[in-house]
Amino acid sequence: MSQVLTVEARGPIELWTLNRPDALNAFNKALLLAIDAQVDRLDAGAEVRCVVLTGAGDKAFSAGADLKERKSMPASDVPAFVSLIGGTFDRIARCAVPFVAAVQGYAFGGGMEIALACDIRAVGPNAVLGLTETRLAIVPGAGGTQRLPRLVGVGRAKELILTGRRVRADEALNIGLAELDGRQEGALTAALQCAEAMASGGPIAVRAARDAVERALDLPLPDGLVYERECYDRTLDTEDRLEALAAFAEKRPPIYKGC
Ligand code: CO8
Repeated sequence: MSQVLTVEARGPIELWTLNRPDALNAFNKALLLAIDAQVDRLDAGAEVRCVVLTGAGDKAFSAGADLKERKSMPASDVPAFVSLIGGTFDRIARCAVPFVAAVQGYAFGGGMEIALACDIRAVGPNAVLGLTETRLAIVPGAGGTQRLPRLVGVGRAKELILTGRRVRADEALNIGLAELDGRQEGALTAALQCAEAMASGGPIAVRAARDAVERALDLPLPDGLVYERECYDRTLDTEDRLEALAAFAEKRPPIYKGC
């Protein structure tokens, strides 16, 4: 049986591919548990600087929760499944390592919600994204109602969620649902370029800066500025900070070790 999630190391970056192309990379339990296991590995300190998440095939990034598995699921198992999918996506959002989603083709329901849980989203020419859940008589239950308004604003999020309307790459870029334009070179190329740029920065600084930005939404500005200082201080005693200064003086690229 092929692996439902493939993981490929590309130097300091990992490429994770949702690998159920016959089901348009829909999330069944096995796929969610496979993602959890990989997040466990990263959180345990694996030396990875960025993960690019994509889907196998050109047709879909992911068509969301596996509706066939869901149909045969006893009602008593549904709450646990909803907790699993939401929990898995939330673990990506809180993972020690930043994630970039490379969205090609369809990203519907949970497929869009996992992209929302990533730090940055790239869209390819055929990307179509939608929180389609209300059309299936359910609520976007894997973070969509909370993360979409934070990206595109409350009014636009309500319009998209309450209608289930699908958005193509151009509009996703225009409304701030996607940040990286892969309409020419493809979502994966755009995502990998971004990941490489992130991986070439100071690893402790990249993580600390990400943490500081994440907190911006939860804290009043004065408290946020205090937290930013805490994040800055994490870089003070690092060898990488000294390496940056030495490399600048010696007119050469820095070699960061993440310490
Ligand atoms: N689950 C399982 N299998 C799927 C899914 C899915 N979500 N989507 C597509 N497939 C399968 C199809 O059944 C088909 O397989 P088969 O040939 O064996 O029948 C194969 O993938 C190809 O799909 P189609 O033939 O349908 O391809 P089309 O090009 O005609 O259509 C679409 C593609 C438009 C993507 C269409 O398949 C579709 O609408 N899929 C459903 C998309 C959707 O609404 N997803 C949201 C699901 S709900 C969700 O994600 C909620 C998550 C958060 C809440 C947590 C609670 C569960």
